[in-house]
Amino acid sequence: EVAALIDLFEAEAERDRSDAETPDIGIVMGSDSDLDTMYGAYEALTELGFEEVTDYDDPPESRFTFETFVVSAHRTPELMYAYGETARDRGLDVIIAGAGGKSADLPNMTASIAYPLPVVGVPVHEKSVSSVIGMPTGAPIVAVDAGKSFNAALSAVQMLARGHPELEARLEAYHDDLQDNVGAVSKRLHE
Ligand code: RP5
Repeated sequence: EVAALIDLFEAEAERDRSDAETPDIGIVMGSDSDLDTMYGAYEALTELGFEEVTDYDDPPESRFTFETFVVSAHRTPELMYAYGETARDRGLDVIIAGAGGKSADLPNMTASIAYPLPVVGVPVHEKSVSSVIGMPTGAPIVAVDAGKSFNAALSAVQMLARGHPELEARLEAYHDDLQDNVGAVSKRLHE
């Protein structure tokens, strides 16, 4: 299974495809036990109109897409390396990487391997924060607070949005909705 995924990443990196046909954002996580926490990223991206790529020969209709993989820094280091190394050639613009436990190394290692592609790290647990953000000078990572995968996805879309005005408009509409909701709650309190 791991070898098949490495073959897939390498084959996709070789393919000559337009930006519209390749996934824009990659979500990776260290274990399937991270899925519940990382689900927030899926929710945010789908709310902003992204669709998930599941069949690389038949990409979804939506212009903006993402992909999701479990990639363990410790159990499948070769897979982590292949994912990070082929990410740019496969057309990805940003990676969201989540890991938990005390050795949450997938985000920081992916950031180093995929550099200069930006990586938004998600510490799955409070105790994972320092291993996600503790990078040496010259090896950057962007990160959110523990468990905040929804915000990680918003940050990833912000990174894409300067080059895509329609994404900027979707982010603005999302923010307007948040403001309306806050306003509505305050109004109810004073009724
Ligand atoms: C980390 O270890 C994973 O990201 C996960 O949060 C944690 C525990 O993994 P499992 O033992 O549940 O697979 O690498």
